[in-house]
Amino acid sequence: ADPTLRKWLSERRPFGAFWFSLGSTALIETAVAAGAEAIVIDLQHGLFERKGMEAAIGVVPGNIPCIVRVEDHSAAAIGRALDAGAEGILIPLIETAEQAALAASACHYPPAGHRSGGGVRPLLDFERYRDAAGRAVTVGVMIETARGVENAREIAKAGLVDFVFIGTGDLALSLGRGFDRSSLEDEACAAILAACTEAGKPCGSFTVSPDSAAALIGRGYWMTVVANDITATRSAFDLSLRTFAEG
Ligand code: 3PY
Ligand code: MG
Repeated sequence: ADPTLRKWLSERRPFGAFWFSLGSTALIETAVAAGAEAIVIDLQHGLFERKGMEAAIGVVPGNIPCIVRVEDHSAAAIGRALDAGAEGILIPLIETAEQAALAASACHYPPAGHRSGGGVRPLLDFERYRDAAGRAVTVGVMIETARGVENAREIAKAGLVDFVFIGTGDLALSLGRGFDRSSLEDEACAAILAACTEAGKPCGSFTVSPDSAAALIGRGYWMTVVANDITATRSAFDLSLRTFAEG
């Protein structure tokens, strides 16, 4: 059987991930118990350190895609997340096809790419792991700057790139609109989605509410985010206080 994320990719089955920034393994276990479809662990802005990331990946069952948003597009950052057991890699701030192809190549062992062999989990049974990783590892590059939008068609076509994911917050910042994600239907996002369609690759987009996530799926996006730990806990706290105050 295909690994779950690869299967969803080839079937273009859309999904909504839970996104984690707070660095808590217990919170990820809680989301899994709640029935999360897929987990994103954010190392770029999130609070996870290396051992914390290893522990967090360890609590995600094998049938639930575990995607790590790495710190940057370096082979070192990508290799650390893959060695910990990530199935999907999300690479931030990609602006050119060359960057995309090089970063995607760092996700695969030779001869397909230039990932370095090593790490604790891979070396427990390397031949088996290498074979499994070759079939499972799924690479998403994030377009989230004006320059990335200009190059979206070439980025989407880059070799070994499986999907594109829009960082709506940074994209809004880059376009001079503050950190306003509400411009999801604007030309920049439509251009990225069209570039993906032309390249035959699915497109994802970041959002922070289940309503807007569902709307994105309705507009043809493949991957989105139904909840993140910061906004979900914040709104639960706000609701508790309001309910208590209203008696
Ligand atoms: C963005 O919106 O810029 C992201 O990177 C998602 O967190
Ligand atoms: Mg971003």
